[in-house]
Amino acid sequence: MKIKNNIILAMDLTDPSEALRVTGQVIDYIDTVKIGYPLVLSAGMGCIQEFKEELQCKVIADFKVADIPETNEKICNITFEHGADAIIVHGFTGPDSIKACMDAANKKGGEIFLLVDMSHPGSGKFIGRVSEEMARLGVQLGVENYVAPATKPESLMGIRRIVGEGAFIISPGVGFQGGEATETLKFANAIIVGRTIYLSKNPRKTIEELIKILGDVHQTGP
Ligand code: O7E
Repeated sequence: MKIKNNIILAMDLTDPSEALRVTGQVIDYIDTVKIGYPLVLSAGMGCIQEFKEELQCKVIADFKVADIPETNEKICNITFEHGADAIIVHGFTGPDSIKACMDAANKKGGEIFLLVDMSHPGSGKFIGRVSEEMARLGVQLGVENYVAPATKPESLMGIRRIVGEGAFIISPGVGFQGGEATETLKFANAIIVGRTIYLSKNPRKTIEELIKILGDVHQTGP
């Protein structure tokens, strides 16, 4: 997946018209929006198509799919039928559950992102302990896209080492959760940013500043 300016907007506002309005303010600078339960549970699944049509963007459905294979297949099918370009899938449920999502994505022409570690402090208790094993499983299964945390550079780096340079990693936790954008992009292909942008008094200015910081690094960096 190609992502403009390496930034994915996490649109977690729960008022549907506010969500569209704020995303519209920054849409010149991004082409991919992550929509999850906060918005879909208040606006309905139709919001995926609405975003795609009104804003001409790609939508990643963040449903963190984590069920038995048969149920995962249904969740993925419905999500792709509603227009999602990709869906986020948990890795901890194991190979058969992940495979069911991959098969659904292949059939529907969508993509999956495998979540192998998380960004919040409590993630160290369980998921963080097995994240590398989950990444290795992803590689064995042929998963091409991963989610790994911006708040844990060591974990992100370790996951990159395992999945290889050819894999595509997107990384949440930049800004409000403490992750650093330029550091994260040394190992991830794109950052996922939510509150820093959508709670900003001037979302457009905030994203312009972020792009400038990232651009300066690309120009002066390795
Ligand atoms: O902290 P914010 O406001 O910049 O938002 C971060 C978004 O990324 C938010 O939607 C949250 O649900 C999501 N997220 C994490 O913050 N941490 C994770 O470990 C995983 C995700 C996530 O998006 O998972 C699927 C990509």
